[in-house]
Amino acid sequence: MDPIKLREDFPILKIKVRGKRFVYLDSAATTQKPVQVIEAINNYYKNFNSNVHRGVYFISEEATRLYEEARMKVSRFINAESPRTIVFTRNATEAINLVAYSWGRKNIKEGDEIILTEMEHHSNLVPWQILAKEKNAKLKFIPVKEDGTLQLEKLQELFTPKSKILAITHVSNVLGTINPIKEIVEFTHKNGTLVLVDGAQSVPHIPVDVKDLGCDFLAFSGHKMLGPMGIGVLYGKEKILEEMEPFLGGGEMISQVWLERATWNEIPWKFEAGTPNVEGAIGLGSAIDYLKKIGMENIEKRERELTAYAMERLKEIDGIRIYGTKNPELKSGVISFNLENIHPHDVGTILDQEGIAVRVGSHCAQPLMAKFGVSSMVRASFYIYNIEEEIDIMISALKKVKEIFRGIRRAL
Ligand code: 7TS
Repeated sequence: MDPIKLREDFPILKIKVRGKRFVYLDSAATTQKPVQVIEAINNYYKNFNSNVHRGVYFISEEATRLYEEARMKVSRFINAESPRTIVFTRNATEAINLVAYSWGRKNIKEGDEIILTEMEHHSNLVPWQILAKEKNAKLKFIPVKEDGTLQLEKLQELFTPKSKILAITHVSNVLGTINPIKEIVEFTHKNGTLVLVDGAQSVPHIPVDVKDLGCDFLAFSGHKMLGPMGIGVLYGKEKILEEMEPFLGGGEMISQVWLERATWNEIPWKFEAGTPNVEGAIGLGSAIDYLKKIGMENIEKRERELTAYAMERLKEIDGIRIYGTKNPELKSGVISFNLENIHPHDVGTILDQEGIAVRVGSHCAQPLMAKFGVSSMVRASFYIYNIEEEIDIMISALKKVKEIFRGIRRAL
């Protein structure tokens, strides 16, 4: 893997921002797209644009073939049992909502427990809050420790026969913590509880094998793994998906319709009402081809190198507080921090003046912010196209932030 050569595939990395070289360190929010993905979408619109699953003519058959081929690519990428277990959604958020709505409405009863963790993105928290409110069910949380890992010793006392589902992130979008999902699934299944894994921050960065993990559901987004926006994935075990009621009603998801009632299509189409995001699926398929060519093990290794390098260099910034573990072996390429007595939005704004894009705010994890006693953090996140030189640029800019604020304080 040659990061310098690979960067050539990403046109946006060549732009200038405020006259400066553009440094993109916000891939946990969304990743940039290589020309291969952009071309795949272009090719679809230039040569095959048509609706799927209904045309008897050539380009519609081709569009259908490309759409279903993308499903097959996703299925192989996460080592699913079959493409029938892959439902295309808009994003990870919609995939989680689909489960909370379709599985949850049927299976969660008054007094049942939904187990979550304190490190969930709002996407894997709010849908369960809505369900719990509707059903009078209880939400319980695996606590987060100061080092950013989960307090797994608590599992034994948290789970009861009323615990129906555990919804847990694989990798924290704030702390970068990689949770030991396989062990957690083993424990949870012994209790008869299902597991939904939020893979939004894991599937793009580390090898994810649903058979090995044993999870019942996995949700992730295409746009965080070089694919386009508006396409996401819900993986679900075949038997569970078969037993679930539909999410949305309309065309595509039906088998037969009478005036008063209807029967449902087979999975996965039962969950894909209306015209799907064909360009999105094709773009995601192309992104998977790209990632597979590099190899997920190589991607994980490269991100670990970058994280280790950044951690080392961040030691030069005094007064920095890094949240969660600092050990690059235990986390993905996400580093959240604050500078003493400087608001994260000021840090973000000054970094932007230097052409650097980082995320500042609550990172859609307000309860986790509260846990660490802050309302926002600065976050730098890396992907395959980042290089050490960009981390150097961020370090110089952080030193500049400190200089500016030292000057302001002196003036006061
Ligand atoms: N789960 C996790 C762990 C995430 O990090 C995100 C998005 C989502 C779910 C939702 O993904 P979506 O594609 O459905 O929106 N995380 C972030 C982030 O960290 N900054 O911007 C979006």
